[in-house]
Amino acid sequence: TMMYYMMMMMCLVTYMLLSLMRVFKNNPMSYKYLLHGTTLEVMWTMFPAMMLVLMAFPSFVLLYLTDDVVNPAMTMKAMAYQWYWVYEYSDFINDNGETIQLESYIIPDDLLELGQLRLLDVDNRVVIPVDTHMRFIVTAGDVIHCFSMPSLGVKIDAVPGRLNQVSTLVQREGVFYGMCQEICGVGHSEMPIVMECVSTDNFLEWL
Ligand SMILES: [Cu+2]
Repeated sequence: TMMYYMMMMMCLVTYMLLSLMRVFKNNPMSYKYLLHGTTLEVMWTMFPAMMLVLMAFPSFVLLYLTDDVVNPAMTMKAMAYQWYWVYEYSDFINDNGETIQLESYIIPDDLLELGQLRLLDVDNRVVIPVDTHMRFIVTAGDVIHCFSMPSLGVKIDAVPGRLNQVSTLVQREGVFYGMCQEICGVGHSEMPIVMECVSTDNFLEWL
């Protein structure tokens, strides 16, 4: 049947082409403005082009504005390893004068408790305050990973020897899940991110 339709189409197109050729061959005075209109062509090329340029510039401005990290209130450093995350609160020190940091491992299948999410829950959740302009500094200790929190609109590569920064403002409390999004070895699926957003008071208490 496919061949049948194709033959139909070919016959139709060939017929149209031949009849056009016949008409114009026998016509000593073809009407040239019917076939080609330079003004019209220039107009319908330039108009969309101008529209695209006009749309492009504001969106570039917006794009690069979202990359800017403007005066964050707090910094959290996320370091990726094979296959776990280390979170460091660079702005706070503990009683021994060291920066506060915690390691976050996945809960393996055989240790899961009822209600916990397989391949998604971790032993230590990273806690951040709500309604605070956060800066995440993201890096890795071995291979390239990726810090990805879909519900925060954050996804940035964790590259060894490089500090990538991204800013976000979490506007509601809750638990947010993320994952490593850069294939990093056999444990790639076993290094989820669980982020708990709490009120500032609770956050300071947790620290
Ligand atoms: Cu990874």
